[in-house]
Amino acid sequence: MTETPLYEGKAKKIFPTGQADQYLVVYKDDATAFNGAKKGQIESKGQLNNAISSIFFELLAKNGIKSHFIRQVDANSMLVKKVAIIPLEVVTRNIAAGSLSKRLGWPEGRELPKPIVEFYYKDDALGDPLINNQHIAALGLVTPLELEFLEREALAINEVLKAHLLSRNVKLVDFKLEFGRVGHEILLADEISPDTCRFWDAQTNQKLDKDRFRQDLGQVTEAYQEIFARLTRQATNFQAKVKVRLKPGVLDPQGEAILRSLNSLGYKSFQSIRVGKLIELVLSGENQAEVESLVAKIADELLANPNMEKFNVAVEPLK
Ligand code: ADP
Ligand code: AIR
Ligand code: ASP
Repeated sequence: MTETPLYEGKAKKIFPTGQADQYLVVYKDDATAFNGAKKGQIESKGQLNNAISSIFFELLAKNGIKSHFIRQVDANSMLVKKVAIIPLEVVTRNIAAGSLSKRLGWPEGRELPKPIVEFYYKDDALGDPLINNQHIAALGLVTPLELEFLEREALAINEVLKAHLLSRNVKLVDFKLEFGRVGHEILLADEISPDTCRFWDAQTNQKLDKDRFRQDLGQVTEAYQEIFARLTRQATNFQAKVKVRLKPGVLDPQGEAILRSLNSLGYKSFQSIRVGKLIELVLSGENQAEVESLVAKIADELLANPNMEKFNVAVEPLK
């Protein structure tokens, strides 16, 4: 690797490598917003965005989405396939926020009836304006078929990221993607991080992304760290046993029937029989206490009839 970058952008530097078709991308702590009008530093952002982007590119690869990502090299850098970036910012939205809220007058947080894909012309001098398919055709950026591909790919990526993040208690509000050409292929490129996505806590809607920097909300590094922590938290498999029993005093016709049969077969020593059920579940979770409370909740809601039955829950790591 030489020490002079081929390109230095607002958030990353691009270096050549020994391989003509590969770049080293180095993520910086520098942050800008509003087309560079606001500048600052977010401590540890470079390494957090590098790690978070690596996780997302790997997750997408497992789900059949091809990208420029080859591998993470060290804390701040990743090796990628060199592409010719298509100057389009492909933004996908699930929930109204940011410029969509402004444009449509929709309050931040309103769920969209279905995901919306938008295209912005990636041109700093113009301030990355929103453009439509006809502008894209006039500019000759992609063919109509390629545009359809970008839209489909963005929606597919949205589904993978949305589901994964939700399992980590994060709402994917919106995000920006960039794509590039290599040979006849179009690959997902650039980064997927709190710089380029809006992430909200699924319960509280707390912002866990660059909006904390844009809006001077404080705790910026902490928000990026929280996203990294949620993505890397190891889930373990647990076995839970739920025993459901009739409450004392509730009539048990099944138990009574067994008792009568036993008596008629000559087994006279049985005094009382009450029938319950044992439900065994295997599930993943972060720790025993969390799994116990989740299983107790679903036992109460679903497995037992709270009017007539009581239950107890036993959880242990799956062997
Ligand atoms: P900006 O250029 O908007 O300031 P960055 O600081 O993130 O943004 O710089 C990274 C630059 O590298 C971006 O312009 C991005 O389009 C480009 N890029 C991302 N991935 C690749 C790739 N695989 N090959 C070539 N260029 C890339
Ligand atoms: N984005 C757009 N240009 C640069 C970036 N990072 C991302 C924002 C947000 C989404 O695209 O981070 O996640 C939509 O941005 P906006 O400002 O159009 O609402
Ligand atoms: N457009 C990007 C953002 O607001 C970066 C910038 O405006 O400088 O996230």
